[in-house]
Amino acid sequence: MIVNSWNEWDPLREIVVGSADGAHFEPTEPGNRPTIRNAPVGTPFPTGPKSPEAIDRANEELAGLVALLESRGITVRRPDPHDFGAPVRTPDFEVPNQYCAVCPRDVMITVGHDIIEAPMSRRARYFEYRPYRRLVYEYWNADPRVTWTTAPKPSMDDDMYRQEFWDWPVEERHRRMHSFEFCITQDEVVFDAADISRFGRDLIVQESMTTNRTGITWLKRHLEPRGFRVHPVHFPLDYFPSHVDCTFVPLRPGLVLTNPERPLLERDARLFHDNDWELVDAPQPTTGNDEMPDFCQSSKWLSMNVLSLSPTTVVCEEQEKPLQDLLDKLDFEVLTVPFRNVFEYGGSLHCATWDIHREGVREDYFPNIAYRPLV
Ligand code: DAV
Repeated sequence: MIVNSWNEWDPLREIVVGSADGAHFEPTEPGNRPTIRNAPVGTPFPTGPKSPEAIDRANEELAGLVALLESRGITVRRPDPHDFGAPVRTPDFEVPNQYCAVCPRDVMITVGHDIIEAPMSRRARYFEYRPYRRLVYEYWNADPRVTWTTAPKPSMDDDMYRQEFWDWPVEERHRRMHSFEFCITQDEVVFDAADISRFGRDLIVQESMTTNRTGITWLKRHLEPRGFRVHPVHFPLDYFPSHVDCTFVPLRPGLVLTNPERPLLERDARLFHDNDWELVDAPQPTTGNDEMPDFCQSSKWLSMNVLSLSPTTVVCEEQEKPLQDLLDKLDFEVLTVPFRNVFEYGGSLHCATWDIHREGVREDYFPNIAYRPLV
């Protein structure tokens, strides 16, 4: 089987690595208020295409990752070109341009032999599945056991968003930290694939700025009849959650790399404690939030966005020495590549990839569990 991937750590055989070709600045829209780091409040965010130099710098580092993966015998596939400069207009919204294909993880997820295209949460990313369609057809045509699921597209009209979210002062965010209500409402199915993390029979899904409860309900109804269990997870101190892979990163059976500034809600942590999983805090990143690239909308915790090649081998960003040392102490073989020029496109090593094939089968890593299925 070509399409076979049940978790985040089994031995990797085939993967898609993103590309910065044609990348544009993300437009300001109800689900996204990009800002320039360290610029005076109100400084407008750039619009239009990224500079050819910025695209080349990112592509060079993506090519470095491709070379490393290929040197380990892993098959690497790339997205197709796409006109990200084209505006999008539907009956419900309009945006002047799209974004990029640097982070396939946000859009696409393999769950066993099922390829799922996420609905997405932002207008500029509505058509971001397109650069991957040729590959999906190829995999789907190659093997009748491969299934292909496109989650329902939400309207992304104004009512889908809670615009006040962007103006809440910190105290308000603190007061609301247990409501898990962000910039999207609960009326439609909304999720980005990167809010999901796969643990064999079990998947966790983070409620966030990019995934709502209705999206999690859709995932439950899709996956439970197929024998999976879907667990919503919450990190109350993350006031701007988006994508779980800088917050909670499983590395092998029994071990999760955790974010010391974003502890998992105690209620949700029970699943891991009751099943003898160890949660190990990542060290502080080598770069403070203020030193991240000017146009990067992600936090310094991109440091922990590592890519597992197997339960014993991890790829880590070249400058993140403290994390490399921790992984080394935990008995991993640690490979490194420079990747900081990719950060402004929204992610690091895990975000910029999409697993197609990891050896292995669906296993139950959580035998001690009280799970209430929806039906
Ligand atoms: O912690 O800033 C970034 C992940 C974006 N794909 C963070 C999440």
